[in-house]
Order: sequence, then C-alpha cells, then structure tokens
Amino acid sequence: MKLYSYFRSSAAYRARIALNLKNIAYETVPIHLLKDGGQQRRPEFRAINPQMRVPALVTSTGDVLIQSLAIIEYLEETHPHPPFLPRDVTARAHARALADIIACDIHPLNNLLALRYLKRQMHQEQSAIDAWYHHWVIEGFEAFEALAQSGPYACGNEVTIADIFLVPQVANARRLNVPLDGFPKIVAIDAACLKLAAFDRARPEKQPDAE
Ligand SMILES: N[C@@H](CCC(=O)N[C@@H](CS)C(=O)NCC(=O)O)C(=O)O
Repeated sequence: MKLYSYFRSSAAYRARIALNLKNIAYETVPIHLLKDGGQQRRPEFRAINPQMRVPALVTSTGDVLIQSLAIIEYLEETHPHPPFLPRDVTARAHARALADIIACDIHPLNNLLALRYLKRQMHQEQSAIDAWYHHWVIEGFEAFEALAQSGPYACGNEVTIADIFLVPQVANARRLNVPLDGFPKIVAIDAACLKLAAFDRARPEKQPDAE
C-alpha cells in the first residue's frame, strides 16, 4: 500500500498508526503541506485526492481512499485482526464516540486550513488564533477525559479506534503548548499507547519527511 502523508498531519498520523497496528507494510509518499504553496494543491495530487488533503491511501488493489476514518474502517474490514473496536455493541459505540470527539469536534475547527483561514481571510491576530486552538482542544479533551476509562487505554485493556484518534491530537496539542495537566487520564493513555511499537513508529519525528 502507499500512504500520502505529511509528518505533522494528525489525520495522516491516525492512518499510520492503523496501518502499523494491522501490521501492513506501506510506502510513504510525502506531501509537504507548506512547501511550494502546498504540494497538496499540485494537479498530480489533486488528481489523487480532489479534496487536496492528506492522508490518501492507495490500497493493494490500486484503489485510492481518502479521509482517515474511512481508511481506518477499510483497514478494519479488510484486516479484522487485531480489532480496532470492542466486541460488545455498546462498547463499540462508546469507542466510536471518543474517536468522534476528536475527528468531528476538535480537528475540523483546528486543522491547518481552518487556522489559516482565521489568519488570512478573517485577519485574526496570532494570539486570537492560539486562543481558538486551545479552546476547542480543551473543550473536547474535557469530555474525552470524563468518558475515557482509567486505562491503560481509552476503552480499557485493548487498544481501540479511540486511542488511534487520541494520540495524534495529543501530539498536536503539545506542539501548540496546550497545558495538559488537567487531563491525567489522557496523558496516561497517550504514554501507554506510545510504548507500543505501532504507535511509536507512527510518530511525526520518525517519518521519512520529518524536519
Ligand atoms: N477529515 C479529514 C481531515 C484531513 C485534513 O484536514 N488533513 C490536513 C492535515 S491534518 C490537510 O491535509 N490539510 C491540507 C491543507 O492544509 O491545505 C481526515 O480525517 O482525513
């Protein structure tokens, strides 16, 4: 498989963790989101993903998949072991809800495109943009912290989709100096996940395009 990725993209980081957990070998194709006005806007990449975002996955059958959640669900359906979801249906809904707090309620408000829009089109000061970023992370993390189990992982003893979404969001929060002292469960879950090789190998600083 081939993963179009950017080392700092938290959405691509989710896909990298998922591929590693499923033990699927893949080649990284780096797409630099800032260089040359953003390589994601080049016609070659736009032909792959008309949304001009990473990640995009080329599967072993040559199909192109976009959107990290769709990619992760595809991997789950094609490679069921180890599972990303608990067996119990209620527990599955709970794991999905934790992932959705990040995928639907934190990340879309805080990704590079949204922050750039605040700066360039809405003419906001960097301090206001930082406050916006911190606000939505803290708001989402408060709910995640209240709902997560006490570990070692977000849904208890097994790694689930909730952890796959949490760890990249924590990395971003740290990079943007969001204080995490109010989130002891999140910090402990993040540390437990990063002890696993699949998570560790997916870290931004371990990617071939890391700067
Ligand atoms: N919901 C999408 C979000 C993808 C996304 O926004 N990716 C960002 C990087 S984290 C991106 O490619 N941004 C393009 C840009 O900044 O122009 C997913 O989960 O895959």
